[in-house]
Amino acid sequence: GAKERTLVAVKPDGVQRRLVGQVIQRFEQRGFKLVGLKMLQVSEDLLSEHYCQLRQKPFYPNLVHYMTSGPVVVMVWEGHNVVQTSRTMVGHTNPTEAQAGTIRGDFSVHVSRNVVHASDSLEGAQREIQLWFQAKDLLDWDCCDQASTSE
Ligand code: YYY
Ligand code: MG
Repeated sequence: GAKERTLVAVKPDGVQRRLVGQVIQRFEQRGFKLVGLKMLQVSEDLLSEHYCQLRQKPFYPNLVHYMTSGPVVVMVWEGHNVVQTSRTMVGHTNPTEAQAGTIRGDFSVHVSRNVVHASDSLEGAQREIQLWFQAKDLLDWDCCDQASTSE
């Protein structure tokens, strides 16, 4: 529905490479609404919850090291079909496979430094949004195009 929400994060390599603005711009330009945004240094505890399905993977220790190597910028975007569309905009997990025009396809070359995260399903999005944000920090706001001119 129109109120569908997903979690997108600019990972430490994306922050360090000054790509935060370009990532936000793509989501704004596409037509999604920003309802939450913050910068933080991720703890290993938060990360192990976030990536709970990956804890047994051989790459997990490197993933923890990468994701805690500097601050991330995490945001919640809202709009029609935003979960699936965000995954398309982000591109394949492995940048080698990611198409040009996707964020990973345009800005990265290796799976260990793939710039962005986006939730992979509606259920995943709900779980991740609750994990990263308090409900009070997600804002419901209206667009000036729809506002009455009499106020
Ligand atoms: O959702 P997505 O980020 O596209 O991929 P996941 O399979 O959830 O893996 C999360 C994260 O782990 C991925 O973005 C990079 C890293 N990773 C890795 O370093 N090496 C792999 N072979 C697979 C994933
Ligand atoms: Mg994933």
